[in-house]
Amino acid sequence: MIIRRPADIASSQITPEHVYLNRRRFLKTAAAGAAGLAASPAALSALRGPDDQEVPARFRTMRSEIDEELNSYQDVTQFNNFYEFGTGKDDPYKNSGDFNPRPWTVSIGGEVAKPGDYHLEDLLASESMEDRVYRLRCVEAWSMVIPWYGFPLANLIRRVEPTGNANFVEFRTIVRPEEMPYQRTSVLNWPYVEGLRMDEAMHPLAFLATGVYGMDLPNQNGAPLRLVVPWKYGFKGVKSIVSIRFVERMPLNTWQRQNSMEYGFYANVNPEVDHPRWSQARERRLPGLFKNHPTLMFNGYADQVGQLYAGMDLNRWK
Ligand SMILES: Nc1nc2c(c(=O)[nH]1)N[C@H]1C(S)=C(S)[C@@H](COP(=O)(O)O)O[C@H]1N2
Ligand SMILES: [Mo]
Repeated sequence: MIIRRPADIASSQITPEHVYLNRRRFLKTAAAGAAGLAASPAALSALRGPDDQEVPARFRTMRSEIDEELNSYQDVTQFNNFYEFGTGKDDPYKNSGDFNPRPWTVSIGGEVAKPGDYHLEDLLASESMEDRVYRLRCVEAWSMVIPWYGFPLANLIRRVEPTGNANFVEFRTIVRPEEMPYQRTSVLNWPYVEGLRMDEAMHPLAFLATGVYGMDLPNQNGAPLRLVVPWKYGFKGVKSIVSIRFVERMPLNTWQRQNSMEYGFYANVNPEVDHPRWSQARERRLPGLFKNHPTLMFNGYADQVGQLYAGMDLNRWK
């Protein structure tokens, strides 16, 4: 694992989400000294990872610039949406044990100079992997704060050299009904499809995750490679990606295809534009029970991404 040190990086490149570069965190840790590193028993048990292993020690004292408490490893890995494994929130945790995410190949095609089938190891070999704490905000109005592990989507895009006709990127989840029991049903149209406009995809906050809490993604979170677009509703974060295509026209994403009255292409988190069946003004921050947490425009990333939508009517372009 390679973590870039502050000295390697110009301060202009540092986004608030680069938690490792967060000065406040280092100051806090330093000030707390040895006592600060001894997390309370409650905090430690909340952070137990798979097979009761502790998650890497750095997360015990990690505080990100967004200054909201991280959800526990359990929250992040036992409350999921992944319809390939069922529609209940604990179905992905319970039903994804037979899925085998290695070896893995991603097919990259469409409007690119360097199309091909890329082995995941090769895609990762040239990346500087990093931790990034981003809020995940589901359209169903719950949210979590998750330490993702991975690399910027823009790095991969530059590497395959899109042509001038590439206006959008389309992502697809693997189809493997033998291992994904709900792909034998028609609860959604398979494969799961998502897309981004090229400028969204190139934005430095858009992230390809290969892990959470510094460990490989569990199957239920989209192993071995999934998209994280922190300013958009969670459904844009397509999991277990096997295909990335650069296209001229706006892709038809799964949830828009499923119900275009309720879901659009952009899916930007917006407290002022309600879902037809519920308000988006407030959210339930797990593990809390109440919808008492004010939702932030663009999920709190308005300063960074607002410009992408200058002049667009966000009531229309949902
Ligand atoms: N292939 C696939 N990707 C998917 C989904 C899905 O059902 N299938 N659900 C989406 C939704 S609605 C959300 S909120 C996030 C949840 O990510 P998490 O389970 O890691 O929290 O994954 C998204 N990616
Ligand atoms: Mo979601």
